[in-house]
Amino acid sequence: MRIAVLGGDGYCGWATALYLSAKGHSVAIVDNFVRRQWDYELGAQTLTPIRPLAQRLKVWRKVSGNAIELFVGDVTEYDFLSSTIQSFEPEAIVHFAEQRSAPYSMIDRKHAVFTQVNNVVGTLNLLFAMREFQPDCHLIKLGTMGEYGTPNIDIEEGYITIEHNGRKDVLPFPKQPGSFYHLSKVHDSHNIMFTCKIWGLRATDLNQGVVYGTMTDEVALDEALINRFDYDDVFGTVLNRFCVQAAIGTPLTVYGKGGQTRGFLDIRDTVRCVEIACQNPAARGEFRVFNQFTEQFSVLDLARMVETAGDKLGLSVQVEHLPDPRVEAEQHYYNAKHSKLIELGLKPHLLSDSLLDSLMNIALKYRDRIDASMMLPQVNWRQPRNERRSRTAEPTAPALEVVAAGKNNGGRSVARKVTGKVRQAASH
Ligand code: NAD
Ligand code: USQ
Repeated sequence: MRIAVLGGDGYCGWATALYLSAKGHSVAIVDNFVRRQWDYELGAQTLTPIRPLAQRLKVWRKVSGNAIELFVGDVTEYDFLSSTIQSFEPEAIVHFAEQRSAPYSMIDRKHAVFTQVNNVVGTLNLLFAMREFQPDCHLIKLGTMGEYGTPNIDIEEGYITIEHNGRKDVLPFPKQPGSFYHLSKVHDSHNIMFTCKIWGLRATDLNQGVVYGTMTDEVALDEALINRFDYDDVFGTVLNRFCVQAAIGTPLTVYGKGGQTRGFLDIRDTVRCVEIACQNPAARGEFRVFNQFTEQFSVLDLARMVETAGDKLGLSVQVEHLPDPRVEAEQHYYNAKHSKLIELGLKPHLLSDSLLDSLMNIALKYRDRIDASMMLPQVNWRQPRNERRSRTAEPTAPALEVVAAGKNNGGRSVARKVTGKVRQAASH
């Protein structure tokens, strides 16, 4: 299958592109490298030393024999995106190319506007490009469990049957997102659902939980293929952060009471879920929603698990409760359904002691790269303006010019020059 992975230089996207390529699909990555710029903006870096994408792709070709095509540009630029779709002619598009950090979207007005423009406009462009040039293509869009918030009822997979004043209907599950980022995902879902209805597009919204881990079979083949592992206060997610904190002996930063409960999954399951969605496309006109996580934990559950795993490695792990910088329920009911991907064949990798050990061993291996000043949260949801590195200069980024050359899996010769402008983060 010809599969375009938008955001293929990022955390989920890189692992997915390699996995799909290893399975024999013809894969193209579309990315503008803006994620790497956000690290520069925040003064942060991934725990793991990731290589430039061109180098990663060269090594992948060497170890696997498979070429992955590369299109460098910004999905919010319609000419770039539509010409990419016309040129690659994907049968499935996996869309990861968004600003995905809730704290980043809450820094100030500029970052909120940037997040929503980047995400909503990128997805809208994609819908128009699909309608115009590839209407039968299956869109696999990364949404988030955070679209639902934490209602005091069970969370269904996308839709709920409601009886009201004697009448009954199946309606989208109510959305109560908790950040401008999570709101952008809700806006995307509405736009996708609408275009499935009016144009007959086919789409699967993967409402993914928090992803942890960094190793997949393909990434493990060569150190130059290593994936990113974010631990800073803006892009680092909770379990990855706790493992890094344990490795350097700083207290685990539990926000508030720690009763915040979320769905979680191993990155090895992320890639498999995407494959399952590709293999089982939505019907024309169908907007399908899968809840993509395998287990639910509270923040305090995770802290206790890291504490226990740390003890075994001889680390002294402290747990600290900080005032919650976010506006969120610190103790609440949470029961989200997640059976559709299992029914289609997902065999989850559950969070076990051994995985936590290996996560902590990665943190220990790269301990010299850890910046301890990245642990305390600096973005407060209650403030409309936070000083989280928001005063950095904002030069206009130069246009990038990249030549992608090689042969893809199907033997089709690819020698393509792709240009695209990389927009500066938060330049709106
Ligand atoms: P990431 O930031 O590591 O990767 C996103 C990639 O998209 C980056 O390489 C970035 O350069 C690219 N990108 C962003 N905007 C772009 C644009 N306008 N044009 C071209 N490329 C652009 O993020 P991730 O953790 O891999 O997340 C991927 C997707 O999965 C996101 O949509 C996110 O909301 C969703 N998701 C992630 C998690 C998680 O725990 N990481 C959980 C649930 C959902
Ligand atoms: N938390 C802590 N301490 C920390 C970091 C986080 O207690 O040091 C808490 C947060 O307050 C929150 C929970 O842990 O209650 C999860 O936070 P997170 O930063 O791990 O994840 P979140 O902001 O929810 O976002 C991540 C991804 C996002 C994705 C989302 C899935 O960055 O792209 O959409 O997970 S979900 O949570 O299901 O919405």
